[in-house]
Amino acid sequence: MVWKISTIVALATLLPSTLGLPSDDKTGSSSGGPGKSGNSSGGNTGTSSNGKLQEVCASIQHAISPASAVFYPGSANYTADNAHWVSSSDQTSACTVEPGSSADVSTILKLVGAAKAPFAVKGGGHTTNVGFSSTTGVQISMRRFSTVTVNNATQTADIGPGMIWDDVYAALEPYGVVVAGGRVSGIGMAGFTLGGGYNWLTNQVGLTLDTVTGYELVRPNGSIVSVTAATEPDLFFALKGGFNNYGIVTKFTLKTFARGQVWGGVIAYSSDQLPAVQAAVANFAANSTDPKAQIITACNFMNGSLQVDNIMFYDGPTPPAGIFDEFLNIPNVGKDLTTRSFLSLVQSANVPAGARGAFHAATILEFTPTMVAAILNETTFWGNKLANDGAFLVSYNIEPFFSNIYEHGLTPAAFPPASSPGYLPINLNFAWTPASSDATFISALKASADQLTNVALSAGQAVAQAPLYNNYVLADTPIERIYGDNLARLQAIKAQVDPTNVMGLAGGWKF
Ligand SMILES: Cc1cc2nc3c(=O)[nH]c(=O)nc-3n(C[C@H](O)[C@H](O)[C@H](O)COP(=O)(O)OP(=O)(O)OC[C@H]3O[C@@H](n4cnc5c(N)ncnc54)[C@H](O)[C@@H]3O)c2cc1C
Ligand SMILES: *[C@@H]1O[C@H](CO)[C@@H](O)[C@H](O)[C@H]1NC(C)=O
Ligand SMILES: *[C@@H]1O[C@H](CO)[C@@H](O)[C@H](O)[C@H]1NC(C)=O
Ligand SMILES: *[C@@H]1O[C@H](CO)[C@@H](O)[C@H](O)[C@H]1NC(C)=O
Ligand SMILES: *[C@@H]1O[C@H](CO)[C@@H](O)[C@H](O)[C@H]1NC(C)=O
Ligand SMILES: *[C@@H]1O[C@H](CO)[C@@H](O)[C@H](O)[C@H]1NC(C)=O
Ligand SMILES: *[C@@H]1O[C@H](CO)[C@@H](O)[C@H](O)[C@H]1NC(C)=O
Ligand SMILES: CC(=O)N[C@H]1CO[C@H](CO)[C@@H](O)[C@@H]1O
Repeated sequence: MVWKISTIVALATLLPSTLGLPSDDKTGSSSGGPGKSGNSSGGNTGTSSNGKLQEVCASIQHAISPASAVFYPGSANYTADNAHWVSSSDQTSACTVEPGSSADVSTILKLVGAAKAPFAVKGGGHTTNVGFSSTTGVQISMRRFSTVTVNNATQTADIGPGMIWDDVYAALEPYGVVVAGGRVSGIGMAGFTLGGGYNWLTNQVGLTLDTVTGYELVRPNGSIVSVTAATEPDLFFALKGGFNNYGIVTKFTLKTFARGQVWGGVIAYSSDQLPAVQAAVANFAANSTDPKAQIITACNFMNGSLQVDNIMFYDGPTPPAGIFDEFLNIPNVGKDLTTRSFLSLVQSANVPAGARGAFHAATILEFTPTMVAAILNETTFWGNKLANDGAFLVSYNIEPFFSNIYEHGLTPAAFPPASSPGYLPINLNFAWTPASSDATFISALKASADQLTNVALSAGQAVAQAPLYNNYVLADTPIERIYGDNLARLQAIKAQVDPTNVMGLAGGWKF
C-alpha cells in the first residue's frame, strides 16, 4: 500500500569495518586516560586475537547469573543479537551476550574492561553507522531489559533499554499515558533517548532527553548508580546526548503524559502535485501556531518516481477546523488519516528497511518556500542520478518544529549545545542494495547535505556552525559539529568517570 511508505530516516551503512577489530597490536589500550575524541568503531584497541576474545566470552559465560546468557555462531539468539535495522550495520562478533540483570552488566563490563576486549552495546539496533552498536568483539544485546513499570504518583515510567517504542506505548496504553518517544514503528528507545529524540510531543515538551528524570547506569568500573539531576548532576547532563561514553544504561525513567486518542496518519501525493505540496509545507512551517499539530514530510524517490508522504499528527481526537486543510485539499494518491491510539498512529508509518543504507543531515533555521523547493529538487536530482547504482530509496524528511523546542529542559543537556536558536534538522535517508555502491551513496549524502546548507546560507540563514543531530549524521562528522561548546565539559566528565577508557572499547561518538 502506497501510503504506508512513510519514511523518516535512513538505513545503514557505509564504512568498511576496518577499525572494528585491531589486528594483533595492543597499542592504545594501556595508556590510561581517554582516547582522542571523535567517531569510532572501537577506538581503545586492545585484545584482538580470536583466541583471546573466545577466552573473554568463556569468562563471561562462567561469571554471569542464570538471568543472562552467552551465544555463539549458529544460534538464533546470536544472529538476532548482531542484527540491525539495516544489514550494512551488522558485524560478525566473537560471541553475543544478553545480560538479564544490572549486576550481570556490571560483571560483563568489568571483564571486557580488564581484558581490553572490543565490545558493543545494542539497544534497538537502528543506527546506520557501522561499529556504533556492532563489533567483531563481544556484542552486548540489551534485549532482556524489556519491562515498563508505571509510577502513577510521580507520573513517570521506568523503561528497559532493550525495548522498541511500539512495545513501550503498548505497555502504557492501559494506564492512559504516553511518553515522548519514537514517531514511526520499530525504533529502539535507548539510542534514541541517549542521543536526543525528536518526537510527536516535541513542540510541547522538547526532545525525549528533556523528559528523562533518571537513569540507572552501570559505570565503566562496574558500579551501579542512580543518576538524577540531584544525585549526579554531571552524569545527568552528560547522558542527555552522550550515548555510551559513561557506561551502560540499564533503566530510563521518563515522564508520562495522560493521553487518550490522537488524530493523524499518512497522506501521499504524486509528483504532479509538487507546487501545491511545496506551498502547503512552507505555509505550515511558517504559520502553524498550535503546538499540538506536527508533521513529517517525507520526500521519497522510489521505483523511478517521486512521492511525498506527509505524516500528520494532532495531539487530541480531532484537529481544530482548518489546521490541516491545505494538505487535505490537495489531490492525494492514498491516505490513512483517522482518530486512533498513539500506538496505532506510530504504527501507521513504517520506514522500509532495505539492505544497505545511511542517514545524514543538514541543519537549518527555517523551512521557507526556498528550502522546501531545494529539498524537493534534491530528491529528484539524486533519485534519478543514483537509479543505476542500485538505489532502493532516496528520501528527505522535513520536520518543521517550533523554534523554542530546546527551551523545555529543566537542566542543561549535552545535546544540543545551546537552547537557542531553534535549529532544525533535515534528515537524509538513502538506501541501496549493492555493497559496491557504498562509497557512491555516502558521497552523494555529503554532497546533498552540503548543497542544502549552501542554499540556506545563500538565503541568509546563519547555519555555518549550526550543530548537527548525532542520531542523523554520518560517522565521519567532526564531533565538534555535534556537541560544540559542550565538548570540553563532556570530556572532563568522561576523564573522571572512565579514566582507563573502558568505554573506548565500544564504538560510537567518542569524547
Ligand atoms: C526508521 C527510523 C526512524 C527514526 N525516527 C527518529 C525520530 O523520529 N526521531 C529521532 O530523534 N530519531 C529517529 N531515528 C534515529 C534514532 O534515534 C537512532 O537510530 C537511535 O540511535 C536508535 O536507537 P537504537 O537503540 O535502536 O540504536 P542502537 O543502534 O542500538 O544504538 C545506538 C547507540 O546508542 C548506544 N546505546 C544503545 N543502548 C545503550 C545503553 N543501554 N547504554 C549505553 N549506550 C547505549 C549504542 O552503543 C550506540 O552507540 C530514527 C531511525 C530510524 C532507523
Ligand atoms: C534466545 O534465548 C532464549 C533462552 O535463553 C529463548 O527464550 C529465546 O527464544 C531465544 N531467542 C531467539 C531469537 O532465539
Ligand atoms: C495506576 O493508574 C492505573 C490507571 O488509572 C490504575 O489502573 C492502577 O491501578 C494505578 N496503580 C496504582 C498503583 O495506583
Ligand atoms: C567506581 O567509581 C566510583 C566513582 O569514582 C566509586 O565511587 C566506586 O567505588 C567505584 N566502584 C568500584 C567497584 O570500584
Ligand atoms: C503565512 O501566512 C501569511 C498570512 O496569512 C501568508 O501571507 C503567508 O504566505 C503564509 N506562508 C508563508 C510561507 O509565510
Ligand atoms: C516499488 O516497487 C516495489 C516492488 O518492486 C513495491 O513493493 C513498492 O510498493 C513500490 N513502491 C512504490 C512507492 O510504488
Ligand atoms: C537541483 O539540485 C542540483 C544538485 O544539488 C543542483 O545542481 C541544481 O542547481 C538544483 N536545481 C535547482 C533549480 O535548484
Ligand atoms: C569510522 C569512521 O567513520 N571514521 C571516521 C572518523 O572521522 C574522521 C574525520 O573526523 C574520518 O577520517 C574517519 O574516516
